[in-house]
Amino acid sequence: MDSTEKDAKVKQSSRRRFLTQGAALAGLTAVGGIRSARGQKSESRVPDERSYSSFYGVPSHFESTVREMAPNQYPHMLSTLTPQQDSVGIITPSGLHFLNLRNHDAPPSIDPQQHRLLIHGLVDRPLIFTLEELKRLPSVSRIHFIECRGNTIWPGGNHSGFRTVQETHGKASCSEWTGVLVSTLLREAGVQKEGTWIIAEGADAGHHVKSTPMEMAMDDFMVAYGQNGEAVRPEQGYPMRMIAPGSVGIFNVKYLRRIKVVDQPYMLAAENTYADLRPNLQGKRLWFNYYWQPKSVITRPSGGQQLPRPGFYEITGLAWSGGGAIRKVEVSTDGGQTWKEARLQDPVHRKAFSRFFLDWTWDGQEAVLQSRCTDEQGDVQKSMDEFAELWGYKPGSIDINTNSGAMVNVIQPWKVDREGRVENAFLI
Ligand SMILES: Nc1nc2c(c(=O)[nH]1)N[C@H]1C(S)=C(S)[C@@H](COP(=O)(O)O)O[C@H]1N2
Ligand SMILES: [Mo]
Repeated sequence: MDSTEKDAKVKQSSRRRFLTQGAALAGLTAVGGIRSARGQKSESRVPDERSYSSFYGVPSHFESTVREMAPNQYPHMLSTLTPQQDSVGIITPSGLHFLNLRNHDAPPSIDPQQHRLLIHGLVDRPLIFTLEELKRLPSVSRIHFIECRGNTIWPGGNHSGFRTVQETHGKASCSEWTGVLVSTLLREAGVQKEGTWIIAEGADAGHHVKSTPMEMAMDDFMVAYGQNGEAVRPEQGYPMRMIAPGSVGIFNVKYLRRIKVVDQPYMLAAENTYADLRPNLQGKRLWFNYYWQPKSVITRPSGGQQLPRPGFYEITGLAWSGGGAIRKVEVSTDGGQTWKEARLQDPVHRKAFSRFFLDWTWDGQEAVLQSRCTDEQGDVQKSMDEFAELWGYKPGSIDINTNSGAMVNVIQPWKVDREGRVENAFLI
């Protein structure tokens, strides 16, 4: 027997010994009283089925990242914020997707057996679907962000409560949505010549509605019943919702129960609160905002975090645009004097979060970190001053309040001080 053979023999016999011992142990536990009906399972390894809670898993109890209430909470609204500072990759876990509910204090509980989706108005064949019927139609799965119009707004010039990236950018999230394209549904119903708009309506107590141009709806809107591989969460519109890729949050009507094809926008009362008043509109309101402009933010390091010591850090963040795919993200570590092109996570999805990275060595001196993105249309994210100029605000002013400013996509600076503390540079 040469040494390899011997080795193999030893391994074999020790394996056999292990197996026999294993069997003996299993026998012992059986005598000791196994409670599980499945027999040969030791309690220490497989918990009792009646008490084991992880048949649907939750994160490790060492993890503490959660949604937070929004600092700009309005009396009639419920909003919670996504903890962007802890995000990795581009998908927001369903349990951390931000929530915006108007006119209601809790997400409604809707029985999918009772729920119906009605498609009517200027159509040849009005249709009505149960969830099960909708699931029989050809489906798509696509990664898209949803962002509330109120994301990154300092209400009434009150800046307190906007320290962290969760507070400044937490009203945006990104999921993989599964459902049926609105174009599929409307072709099935047969839109009449005069049908140029749709009104989408939700089944929640607030009866959220949104008038939407037909071209937008026919382009890539979908009625989604799936979110990140499972049913849409109650907070996000269970059992079905509109997904309006790249557009303002309000187009994404949750608990969707009706699509009415009409010949004009209805300007319904519920839509009015979203008409923007901006300084250079001279008292007139902007009723319709459609798509988000390019926007990005560094999520790490970001406001409220602490760099333990000088040295290497990977700067990372998220970029997105209603204009399509993100083409380029640049990062500055010197307050915007010089910019370096960041690396983008591959593949880049249209109207979805894109993750970017830049290697950085912190020398222990003060630094201001910020990111700027460009989308496939060539549109570039604006600085606060450029944004102010565009909409007629006082230069240098950040008093973008809820009545005047909307769809803020300004470059967000984070200041690192000599102690490694990171703060929202707009607040200093
Ligand atoms: N039915 C219904 N749909 C709704 C709303 C609502 O209050 N009710 N809020 C809208 C707003 S203002 C936003 S920003 C998005 C938020 O979607 P989310 O709560 O899934 O993040 O849903 C939109 N759709
Ligand atoms: Mo919103």
